[in-house]
Amino acid sequence: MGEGSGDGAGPKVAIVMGSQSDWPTMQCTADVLDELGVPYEARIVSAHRTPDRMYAFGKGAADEGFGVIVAGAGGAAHLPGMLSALTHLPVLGVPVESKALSGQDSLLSIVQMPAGVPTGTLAIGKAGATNAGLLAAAILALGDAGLSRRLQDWRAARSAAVAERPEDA
Ligand code: RP5
Repeated sequence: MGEGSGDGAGPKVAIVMGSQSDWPTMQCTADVLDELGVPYEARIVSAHRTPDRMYAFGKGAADEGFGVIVAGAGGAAHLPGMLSALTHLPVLGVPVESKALSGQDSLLSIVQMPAGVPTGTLAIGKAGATNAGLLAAAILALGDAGLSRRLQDWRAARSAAVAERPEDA
């Protein structure tokens, strides 16, 4: 599972997910980071199936050179909140769309954190994963003028691509 582009000098984004089955969603985070030239690593870290791996990752993430963690999980989605408890790094949670409850369970598992243990919570599914990547880039851009410029250019290009009038179907 992937390593993103970038010059390798600044902090990386960690994209972690509870299962291989989350990757089609979390790949949207990787895609937008690729577009912005932000380095990242993607890993499977499950709060339930690999708790020791989760603990080690959360405790070591800052020392590994990560600056932001994007954590996606579905169903009983405890991974983002548990990582927030283990690291001072910003954690952005992506509720993966679940089969049984369409991601409502994932969303509610992530969003209602107790005061003092903040976890950013994005929209359910691929839109949330994309926006988590953009937010991660925006956080890192606070200390990286080049990335800030690329992010502004990316946003301007998206705006320029919107037609002023609809075309006939
Ligand atoms: C969660 O359970 C994962 O984040 C995933 O969204 C969900 C289902 O996992 P699999 O049964 O597909 O491995 O822990």
